[in-house]
Amino acid sequence: MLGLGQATCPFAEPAALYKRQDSQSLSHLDAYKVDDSTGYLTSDVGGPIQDQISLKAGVRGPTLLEDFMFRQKIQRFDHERVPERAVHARGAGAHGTFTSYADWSNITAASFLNATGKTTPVFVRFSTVAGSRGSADTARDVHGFATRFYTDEGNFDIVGNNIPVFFIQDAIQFPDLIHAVKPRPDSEIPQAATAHDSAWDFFSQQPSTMHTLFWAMSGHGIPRSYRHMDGFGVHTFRFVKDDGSSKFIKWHFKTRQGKASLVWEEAQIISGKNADFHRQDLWDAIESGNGPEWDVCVQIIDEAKALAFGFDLLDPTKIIPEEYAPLTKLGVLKLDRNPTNYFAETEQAMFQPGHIVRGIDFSEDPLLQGRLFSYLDTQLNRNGGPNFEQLPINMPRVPIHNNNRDGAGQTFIHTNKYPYTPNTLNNGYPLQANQQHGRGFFTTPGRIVSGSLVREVSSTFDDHWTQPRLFYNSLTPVEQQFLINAIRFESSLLRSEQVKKNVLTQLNRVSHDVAVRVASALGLNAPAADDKYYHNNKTAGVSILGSGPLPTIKTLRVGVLATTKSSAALDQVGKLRDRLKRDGLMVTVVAETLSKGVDQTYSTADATAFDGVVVVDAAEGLFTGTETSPLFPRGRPTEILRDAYRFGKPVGVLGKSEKVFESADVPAEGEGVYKEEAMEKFVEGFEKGLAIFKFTDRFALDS
Ligand code: HDE
Repeated sequence: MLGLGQATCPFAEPAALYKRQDSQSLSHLDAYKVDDSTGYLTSDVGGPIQDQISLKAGVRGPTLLEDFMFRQKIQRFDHERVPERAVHARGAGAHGTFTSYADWSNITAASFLNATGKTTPVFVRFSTVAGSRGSADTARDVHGFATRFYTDEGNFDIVGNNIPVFFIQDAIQFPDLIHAVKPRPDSEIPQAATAHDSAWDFFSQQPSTMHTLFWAMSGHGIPRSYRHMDGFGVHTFRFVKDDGSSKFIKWHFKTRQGKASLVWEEAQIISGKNADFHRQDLWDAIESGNGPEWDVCVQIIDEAKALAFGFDLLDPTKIIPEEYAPLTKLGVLKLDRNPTNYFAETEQAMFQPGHIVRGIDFSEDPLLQGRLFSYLDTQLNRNGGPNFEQLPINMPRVPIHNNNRDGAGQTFIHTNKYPYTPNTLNNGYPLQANQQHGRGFFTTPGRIVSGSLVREVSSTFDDHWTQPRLFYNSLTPVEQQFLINAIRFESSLLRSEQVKKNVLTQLNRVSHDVAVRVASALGLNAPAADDKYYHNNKTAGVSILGSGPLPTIKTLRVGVLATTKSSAALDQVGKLRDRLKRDGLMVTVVAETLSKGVDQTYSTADATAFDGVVVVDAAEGLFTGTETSPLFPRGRPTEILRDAYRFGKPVGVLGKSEKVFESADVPAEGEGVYKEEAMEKFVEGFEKGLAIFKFTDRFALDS
C-alpha cells in the first residue's frame, strides 16, 4: 500500500531504488504499487467494509443516503476519467533504459550522456494524433514518440514524432490545424482520419503542410508497429557544454528492428479486426523478452550554418538531409517492461518539451517556443491542479527542493518553515543552482536574440515544395505508387470541388507526376507543369521499402494454417512451431477447432494478423474445397492465404501441394512463395522472406 513518509518513499531515498542496471530495479514506481493479494476490502479511508449490497429501508425498499459505502464506490466510479489528451489521445507506453555509448561531455553537459555505459531509466509513449482514446491503432496518421529520461539531474523529455517534420511553422496555428483535422463539429465524423474536406482544405491553403503530408501519406503513416518506426525530435535543439559553448542538434531515434509498414488495405482491415494491433504488438514483444531498441542519434551542426543549406534550421517543416549532417550514435534506448497499470502510468504520463536538463537548450523555432507554453497548460487542464508532477510516473528520481507550495492534490509534506528566497532562517536553502554552482540548468550564454516586434513569417521559411519533392524522389516506385494511392483515397472522399482543385494546385508544385496521377482518379485535369518548382535530388534514410531486409525477424508473426483432421499432421505442426519459435518468431497455429496445439480457429484468424503464412499440406482439403466445415465461413482458409499474398507477405506450403496455391490464385513460382518438403529447408527460405517483409512485385503500378 502506498505510504508516503515510509522509509521507501522514493523522493526521500532515491538512490537506494536505483542500484541495479535494468529498468525493473530502476523503477521508482515500486513504492506506489498496491498489492491486493491478501486482506479484507476497505473503504478509501481504511476501514474494512463489504461493498456488494446497498443499504436499503427493507429488502424491497429504497437505498439510503446514509450508505457511505454505496456513495463512495459510485462517486469514485463517476470520477474515474480525466480528460483525454486534446491530441495524441490514443497511445501505449513502456518502460526501459537508455545506455550511453560513450562519454559525450565533449559535446554536451547533459549528465545522462557523460559516461560510457551509463544507464538511465526511460518511459516511452507512442500514439496517433487525431483519433480519440478509443480509436483504432492503425489509422493513417503521424505517430507520437514521446520519451522521458529519468536522469540523475532531473527529467528530460523528447516529445517527438515518427515523422521528422511538422505541418505548420508557428504554434499559433496549431488549433487551426487540429480543428481542420479532427472530425466535423456537427456530425463528429470521421473518426481518426484526414479523409475529409476540412483537413484537405487546410492542407491546400497552408502549403507548409505539404512535406509532413507527403510523409503521412507514405508508409510512415501506417507503420507495421511502433517498434518498426524511427523517432525524431523534429525541432532543432542545442547541445551546450559546461563552458557554455553550443551547437545545433536534431534528435533521431533509429529503429534496430528495421523500418516496416503496412499496406493501406491491411491497415483498414486491422482497424476493425484488432483495433489494439500496435498496443498488443508492443506488449507481446516486451513480454516475450524481445523488447524493441533504437539507436539514439543526433545530427550536430554549427550554429553559424543555420541558413547554409538553402533552408532555415529553425523551420520545423525541413529535414537536414543526412548528406549534410551525418548521424552520431549517442546510445541505445531499449524498452523491456510493460506498465503495471495503464491509467497510472501511460494515461497519467505528462510529457513536456519544457522538461529539460543542463546541457540541452531550446532553439528559436517558433513552433517549439509555442509548445513550451502549451504542454504545461494542457497538463493543468487534464489534472485540475499544479501537482501533476507528483504523480508517480511523472516524479523525477532525484529529490525535489523548491518553494513551490500547496495546490490541489499536494502530496509532499514540506518541513521548511521559510519557503522563500532569499532567506537566512533556513540558512539560505534551497540554494540557487546555475552554470557555475550545483550543476544547474543554464540557458546558452551565446544565444543572441534581437529585433523589432513583428507579426511576420521569416522569408527563410517560404519554400514549401522543395523538400516534399526531395522526399518523393527518394522513394521506390512502389512507395511512390502507395503515396499516390493514399492521396487518391483521401481526396476522392472530398465533397468540395474547390478543395479538390486547390489540392491539385499544391500537389503540382511538388510534382506534376503526382498531380496528374491524382487528378486522373478525381476525373479532373492537373494544372500545367511548373518547372520552377522541380528538381531531381534524393536523400538517404527516408524510404522504407528501399532500406533492405529487416535486421531481425524476431517477434514477427507467422500463421500456420493446419487441420485437426490428422493427428500426425498436428505433430508436424508442433515441430514447425518449435522450430520457428527458436528463431524468436511468434507462431499462431490455426485450425478448425481449438484442439490441443491449436491457437486460433479459422473463424477468427485473418491474414492481417500475420507477417507470413504457412500452410501444411495435410490441410489441403480445406483449401481445395473437398472438405468443408460449418465451424467457419466457406472458403476462409483460402481467403487467408490469398490475402497474405495480396498484401505482399511471404507465403508457403510445407509438404506437397500445388493445389493449395492454385486455390488461392498464388503463382507457385513467384517471389516470396515457398514450398519444400523438408522442414529445415523450408524454414530457411521462408525466414529470408520474412526479413524481406514485403514482396513488392505483387502490387500494381500505374502504367
Ligand atoms: Fe504536440 N501536443 N503540439 N506535437 N504532442 C500534445 O500535450 C502541441 C507537436 C506530441 O504521449 C498535447 O500532453 C502544440 C510537434 C506528442 O503524452 C498538447 C503544437 C510534435 C504528444 C500538444 C504541437 C508534437 C503531443 C496534448 C504546435 C513533434 C503526445 C496532450 C506548436 C515534435 C505526448 C499533451 C504523450 C501532445 C500541443 C506540435 C508531438 C495539446 C501547441 C511539432 C508525441 O499540449
